[in-house]
Order: sequence, then C-alpha cells, then structure tokens
Amino acid sequence: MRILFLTHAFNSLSQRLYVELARRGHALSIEFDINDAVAEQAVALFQPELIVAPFLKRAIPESIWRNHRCIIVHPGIKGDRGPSSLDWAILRCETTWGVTCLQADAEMDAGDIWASVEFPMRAAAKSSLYRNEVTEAALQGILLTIERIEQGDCRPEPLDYDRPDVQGRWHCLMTQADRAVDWAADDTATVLRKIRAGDGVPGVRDCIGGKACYLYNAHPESQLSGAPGELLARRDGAVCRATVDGAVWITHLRAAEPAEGEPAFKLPATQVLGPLAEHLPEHRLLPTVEPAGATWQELSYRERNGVGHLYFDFYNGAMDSEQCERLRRAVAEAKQRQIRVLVLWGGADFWSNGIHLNRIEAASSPADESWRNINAMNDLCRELIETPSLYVIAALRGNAGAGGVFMALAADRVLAREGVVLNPHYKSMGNLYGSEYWSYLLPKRVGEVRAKALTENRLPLGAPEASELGLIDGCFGETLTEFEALVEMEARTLAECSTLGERLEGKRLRRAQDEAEKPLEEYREEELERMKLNFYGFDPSYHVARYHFVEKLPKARTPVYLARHRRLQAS
Ligand code: THG
Repeated sequence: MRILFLTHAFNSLSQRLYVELARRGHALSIEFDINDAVAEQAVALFQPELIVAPFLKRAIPESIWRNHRCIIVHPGIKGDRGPSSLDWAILRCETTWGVTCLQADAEMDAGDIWASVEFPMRAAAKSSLYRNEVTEAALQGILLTIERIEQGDCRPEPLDYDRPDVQGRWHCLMTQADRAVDWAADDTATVLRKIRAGDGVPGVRDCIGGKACYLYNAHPESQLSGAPGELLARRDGAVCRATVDGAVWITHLRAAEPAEGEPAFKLPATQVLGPLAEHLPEHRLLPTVEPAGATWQELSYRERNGVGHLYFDFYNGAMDSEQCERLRRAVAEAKQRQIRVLVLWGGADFWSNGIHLNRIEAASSPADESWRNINAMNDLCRELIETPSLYVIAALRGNAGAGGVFMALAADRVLAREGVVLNPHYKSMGNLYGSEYWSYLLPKRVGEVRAKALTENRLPLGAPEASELGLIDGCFGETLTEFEALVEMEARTLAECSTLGERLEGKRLRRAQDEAEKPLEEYREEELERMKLNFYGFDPSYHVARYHFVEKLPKARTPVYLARHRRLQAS
C-alpha cells in the first residue's frame, strides 16, 4: 500500500512503524506536520492510499481527512481522548492501558475505531512506556488496521460510550497544577508517579532553593532521608531530595525561568543548580558496589557464572565526556578481572546515542566540548576494541543512534532485541562526519558499498534488517525479558565453552593483522581531521543542527531523504 506518515517528528514510534511497514513491502513516505498547506501538498504529490499519523499534535485538516483515510495512532484505550493520555494514565494509576487506531474526523480523537490493543502498565516513566509498551501496541494496532483495510469488507467501529469495552473518556490537557509536587505532603511513590507522568516532556515544574525548574528522571532512594524537600546529596550530576517517607534521586533539570544566556533545555541537575548544589556531599557509588536498597546507579558491574555484565543507563542514551570516561574505566577494570566474557548491556530503554549534544550546547565553547566529547567516546571505543583476553558481547536492549551504534560494533558479537531500531549514521546532524572508529568498524562488517549507502541514506534500520546486512550478528526476543534471558544464556554457554580460548586467539590474530594493515590510530586521526572541520571549520551546519535539535525548534521542512514524494518530484 502507498502510505504517507504525517507526523510531528520522526520519533522512535514512527521509526519503528516505518521499518516494520517497509519490511512488509509497503511504499512509504514521510511528511512533517508543518502546516495544512504543506500537508495538502504532500498528499497531492504522493497520492497515498492511506495516511498514518503516528505522532501528531495538530488536527488534520478536513480537506485531507474527507478525501483520504487517515489513521491516528492514539496512546490510549478505547474511548480515551485528549492530548495527555499517557500522563493521565500514569497519574491516575491505571493498571491496564492501550493504543487505539482511530480514523481522523472533525471531532478530535472521536473517529471510528479500527483497532485497539491493550497492555499492562509498568511503574516507569512516560517516555519508557512510550518506547516499549506503546510502541509494541501501536505496531500491532497498525498491522491489524492495514489488514482490515486490505480485506475491504471490514468496517471500523463507531465510538460508542454505551459499549462495555469502551472504558476511556475525554481528558483535558494536563496542566502544571495537576503535576505539581507537594514536598510537605507527597510520599515517594506519589513524587515518582508525578515526575514519571511528565518525563521526558514537559517535566514537573518545581522550585529548588528558590530556583524555578522542571524535574526529570526520578528514582527511589531507600537509605537517605531528611526534612521533606531538602537536598541531601549529589551523585554523578544527580541530586537526592527528601520526601515525607524517604528520598528520590532526580537526575535532570531544565531551568523554568532562565537568566540571560542560561540554557533552557535539560541538563544534569547539579549543572542547572550550580552553587545551590555545590555544598552537597558527593555520594559516590562505584559500579562494582551492589547497593543495599533502592538507589540510582547509572553505571553498574556485576559478575554471574563467570561472566562480567556492564550496565550503563544514560538518560536518553547521551554520553558526555565524563560519562564516557567513567564507562571506559569500568571496561578497563573488567579487563583486570578473572572473566573471559563481558556483556555490555547499555540501558533498558537506550543502548547509546553517542555524544551528549545538550551538554555540548551548554558549554562555553561548544566546539571545544564537542572535541573533548568525541575524544572521550573514541577512548572508550578503543578500550573496547583492544580487549585481547575478553570476548565482548554488545546486547542492545534499546535503540542506538550515531556514535552509539558504532560503539556497539567495537564488540566481538553484537546482538539486539528484535524491536530495536538503529540509526547507523551521523549525517543528519548537520553533515557530521563522525568518529568512534566507524571507518574501521563499519566496512569490516558490511563492506565499503553498503557502508556508504548506510551513512548516506540516513534512514532507520530495524534489527532484523541490520542482522541481514551483517551490521549486527543477530536479533531475537519479542520482549525485553526474553532477550535478556537469551543473551545471558549465550554468554554463559560461551564462557563455559572449551573452544573459547581458540576464539580469543583468533580474535587476537585478526586484530594484529588489522593493526599491521592500518593502525587504529590512523583511522582515528583521519576521522578527527574531518570532525575538526565540522567543529571548527567555516561551515556551521553541525552547530546549527545541534542548536535546532537541543532547542526542539519547529521544523521548517521535511528532508528529502524522508519525503520520498519530494524526491520523486525533484528527479
Ligand atoms: N482528527 C483530526 N486530526 C487529529 C485527530 C483527530 N490530529 C491528531 C489528533 N487526533 C490528536 N489528538 C488531539 C486531541 C486533543 C487535542 C490535540 C490533539 C487538544 N489540544 C488542545 C488545543 O488544541 O487547544 C491543547 C493541546 C496542547 O497544547 O498540547 O485538546 O481525531 N482531524
């Protein structure tokens, strides 16, 4: 089918639907929802048989929905309507939630229902539910919808609140008053729920030491306590704040009333608080330490059955210079242990997205900070490539993009959960050339021709396609739990395997051959030479693109690598 995606952004959900529908042979094109005239033009150019709105905030104009079938992917159960569906579901402690595929008409979210898929709720941030449960349900819903449309005789169900299976209702836009934390009264569970309901957008507006800011990424802390609302400690950029019955770690803040020149985007909490957090005791927690109760540990290392397991759960998968260095040190320390297999798990929602663009944007010299960050990423990648005594498995539980993908390729075996989406390219960030030894790691896996195609196309890739190409070694597991269990088993089997010694010997030989042919350092220097131009050269594209990305500026047009209909016209 010819399907046009009309969407606010090409976010993780739209990317997942895109790779899944492309795999099934549908002809797809994408248009960002810029204004009605642009959307009308896209429809006229592409002549779609179906329009899908995976992530749309505005109304589709009547000129479009009257003449074309438009399916809205709504993150709510049957009958649920409004712009804050998931936020309300979390705040109201719903135990079951869902995704409904409904046909757009004049009344918002009240159109005929083509499919509705439910899932059990989990105590997690809105963004995490969105990337996991909502995405899987949306995919099922869209596949059902397309199947029903293709059958031809299947009619959608009109919204009817008298039906027993229509349990949702209209919910208004959630306001900051609905979200507000009352530190003198709210217990830890309530504080967590409120912050989770607004994570990653818009955050919960609050006040810390007189500073107005939005709160993001909260985790329970069971050991520390104090006067409700008081700041108790800091750790790796996060702050710990007392509740009436315990405490929570808050890792990120956004200034709500930024002073002249102060960043207005998300940053580590201690950076936003500045002097307000300086006096706090730093509660270090080494990766090898297993905390007694609940706490927040960004980087952790555990050993089970002779296998090392390294977890790194960086917010949004972004890794600043210090985080790269901490992770590199953890890898170096794992190499000193009596293990022969190391599994890199990344975070549960993200594997990694490479350098930390928000931190770079906030730096006094973004060019210098970019340089420092990419060098820290490279040091980490080199630490992973040079592991003669260890067999390294990269286990991608969540999506990876840009440098994060190439960091994974530094492992000996790269495995991904089936639903993972990869973006193995840098170019969409203002023509960034990229580093992380990609010019060594990528062609080695897929050959020069495909390497060039992947980096130029700038399209997302599903794990099965990545596996097919040889970019990764395999993908399996419909759920996170299933994937984790299978990787764990594979790692354990490998560690106990009598031929592991031979494998490691083979790995050492190949590395030595590669090094003799062209030293790693040479790849790095060549890449960094190009990156220097991106950071310090005359063309400011990277700095402009990063600014637009970090500030979430509205898009002015859809790039032609996504808008096929515009490419067809151009050629
Ligand atoms: N029909 C048509 N277009 C649509 C939908 C539809 N576009 C996508 C849309 N569904 C998504 N649903 C909503 C539902 C309610 C609101 C917005 C999108 C809403 N908005 C508030 C307003 O416009 O005043 C405030 C929104 C905000 O500020 O975030 O209530 O079914 N044709």
